[in-house]
Amino acid sequence: MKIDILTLFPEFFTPFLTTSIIGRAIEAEQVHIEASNIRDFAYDKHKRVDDYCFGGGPGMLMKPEPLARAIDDKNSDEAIVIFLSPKGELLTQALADELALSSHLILVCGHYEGIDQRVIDSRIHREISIGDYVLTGGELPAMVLSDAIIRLLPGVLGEGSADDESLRSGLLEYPQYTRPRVFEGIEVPEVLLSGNHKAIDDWRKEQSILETKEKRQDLYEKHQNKNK
Ligand code: 4G4
Repeated sequence: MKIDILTLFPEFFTPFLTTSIIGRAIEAEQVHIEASNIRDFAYDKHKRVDDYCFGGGPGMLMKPEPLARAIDDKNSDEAIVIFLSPKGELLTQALADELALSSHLILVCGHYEGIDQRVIDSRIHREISIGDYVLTGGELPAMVLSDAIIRLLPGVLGEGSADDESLRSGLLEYPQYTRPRVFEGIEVPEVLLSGNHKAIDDWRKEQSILETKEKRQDLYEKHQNKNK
């Protein structure tokens, strides 16, 4: 998979692209990511990328020309052009699963008050939001979306880790424990030491349901309806 990120702050992505699992996935060529500066596509003397809003009001908008040229420079027949925006459809595990099947994504990071509507209409295929809150720019949402997708690509996580039932099944993860067996006087649940795989599976399923019922009423009700 190729991911192009269009941003006014490509250096924002350096720790993301060089650290831990994502850094390793790039190193192993399981994903190719390039963060490009939209300002490089501003052709006027001052390399201007923002301007006032027609109709007035506070704040600035990103000018259409540099952004359109940046998208056109990266575009391909297979590319899905995504704009990270508070107005987008909400990112879910199902959406990450779907996008992980693509060969080329172009992620557009907005700044100021957003981008000119004509670029959205002519070049953006999907608007995606990572949640109902406002951030100063689309860079963190682009990293969140990239991370959710890259961990699903073949070979990036250990065998089976990305197939985990949690959230994809509509339930939260069950509680997990590692060594030591006793920590601050608290024992690991007995069943996990039993070696009885059926009993462990049943316990985890039950715990997932209890956890979801307690913490996420919305997911719990959806799960109940699905299993009616
Ligand atoms: C587009 C329009 C995404 C992009 C306006 C982006 C939150 C999200 C931006 C803006 C973002 C999200 C500057 C308000 C950049 N904030 N929820 N900010 N703003 O995914």
